[in-house]
Amino acid sequence: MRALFTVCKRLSEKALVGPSPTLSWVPRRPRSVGGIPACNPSARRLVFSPSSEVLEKLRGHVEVRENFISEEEERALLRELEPGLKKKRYEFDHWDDAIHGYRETERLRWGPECQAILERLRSAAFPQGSQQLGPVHVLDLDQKGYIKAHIDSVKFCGSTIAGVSLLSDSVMRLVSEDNVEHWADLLLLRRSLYIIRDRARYKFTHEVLKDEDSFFLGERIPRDRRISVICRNLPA
Ligand SMILES: O=C(O)CCC(=O)C(=O)O
Repeated sequence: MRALFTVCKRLSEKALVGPSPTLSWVPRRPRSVGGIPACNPSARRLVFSPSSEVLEKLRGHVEVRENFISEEEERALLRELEPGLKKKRYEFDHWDDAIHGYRETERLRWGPECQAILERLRSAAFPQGSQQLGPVHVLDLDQKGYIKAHIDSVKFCGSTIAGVSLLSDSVMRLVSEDNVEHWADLLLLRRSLYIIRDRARYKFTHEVLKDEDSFFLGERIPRDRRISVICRNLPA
């Protein structure tokens, strides 16, 4: 069977030569995009780009919500997921090398606690009544695993991808398809929710950085084993 992940993505060659993880400057007047209240200067910044033009393009198309689930909810998801995941081996040498060091599954039926979390996720991410992919995609990245720059296939996935991160913080990078110098980083803290939709989903590649490249605003973000629980809507 072809890997679920592989079916759903288009690898970007252009973005593979993307920006250096080292940030040399910070905008003088930092702008915020979804998930960072502009009126609360003490809120941790979760989306960064050195370009105000990129931030403007991504406004409303990218959201990161810290602490979207509680520690207890994270444990509930892991209790359901771990037994199935543990039966699989991490794959390190996938034929098209789009994703490295991972195992995955999809799940349609969940216990009541997890079902409630997923309903909350879906109502945060998708417009009411929008048609969604039933099975939830679960991606388990080994500590050494990473996801290369890609755009999810328009054949299988609609306008929105939303995921909760379990077990580890990580950095997701978005790179414009038109200009590799136009990029933004999202700080995906453990238990946070990210939503990438519309322009961010179609016009930017996304990737999850490997541990040694994992920096946000110059700060090291150690990457451990990370599980993401990802919901998508269907193409219109
Ligand atoms: O692990 C993640 O949160 C990102 C997964 C991803 O890139 C995808 O499913 O297209």
